Amino acid sequence: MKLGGSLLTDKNKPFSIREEVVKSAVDQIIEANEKLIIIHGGGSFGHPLAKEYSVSKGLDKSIPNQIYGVAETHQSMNKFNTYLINQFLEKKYPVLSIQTSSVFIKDSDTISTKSLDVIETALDLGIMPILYGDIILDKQGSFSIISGDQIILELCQNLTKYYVSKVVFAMESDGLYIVDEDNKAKCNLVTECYSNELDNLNLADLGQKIDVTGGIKGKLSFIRTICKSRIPVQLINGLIEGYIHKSLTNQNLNCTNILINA
Ligand code: IP8
Repeated sequence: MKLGGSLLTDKNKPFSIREEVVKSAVDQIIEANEKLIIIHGGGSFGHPLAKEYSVSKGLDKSIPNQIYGVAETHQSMNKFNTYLINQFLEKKYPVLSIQTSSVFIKDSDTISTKSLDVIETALDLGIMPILYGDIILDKQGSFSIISGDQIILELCQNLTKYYVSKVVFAMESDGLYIVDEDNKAKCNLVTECYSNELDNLNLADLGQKIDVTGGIKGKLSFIRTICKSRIPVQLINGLIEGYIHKSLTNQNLNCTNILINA
């Protein structure tokens, strides 16, 4: 499950946590008690700093203090992650922070990892791994940002011991919206759609302000690739009471379900 950064933080105010939203998400995850990997986004801890130092564009010596900015962006994410980790531990729920930038490295355009054994062994032990969007170093002597969505894709493609039964994106909207054919000023929620229909959706642009990793359109391209591994995807509104729990326990909810073609 990806907990979106804009769900957990106030994107308009740097370093601000929506404490009630986090608390509720944590409670629902604990109550569901499923074998689960959590990935969280950057929100106001990651994106403003990444933007300030153009981290996603890679090494650029003309940007003052850019290398410091890379370290600062990571540490800000680490701080946010620690807050979330502590919320679980306070409730005596076993979670393990996995530092994304230590697990993944880039080699030009390819993301690689030596192994995801740590994650799988944590799952074996009943410890819930929590990863987060982070900076990623590049063997070519540069760096960029790895988004939570990209991490999910890497896990879907590279976990060997576990099969991912579904991917859930908990966001602050109900899912994907398309423009109404008859009234262009209106948009409708896509409640169900097959993965091979994704390309034909006339997506409504609901505006993404500070996202350095591509917003909903970027997310869609990850979703397409996740579906190629025959894993269904659900986009849910994490602000609606009980939706995270309902999704984790496979109950019906008003959201976008992306199904796999037979
Ligand atoms: O919010 C981005 O992760 P995302 C992480 O999942 C940083 O796109 C550091 C901006």
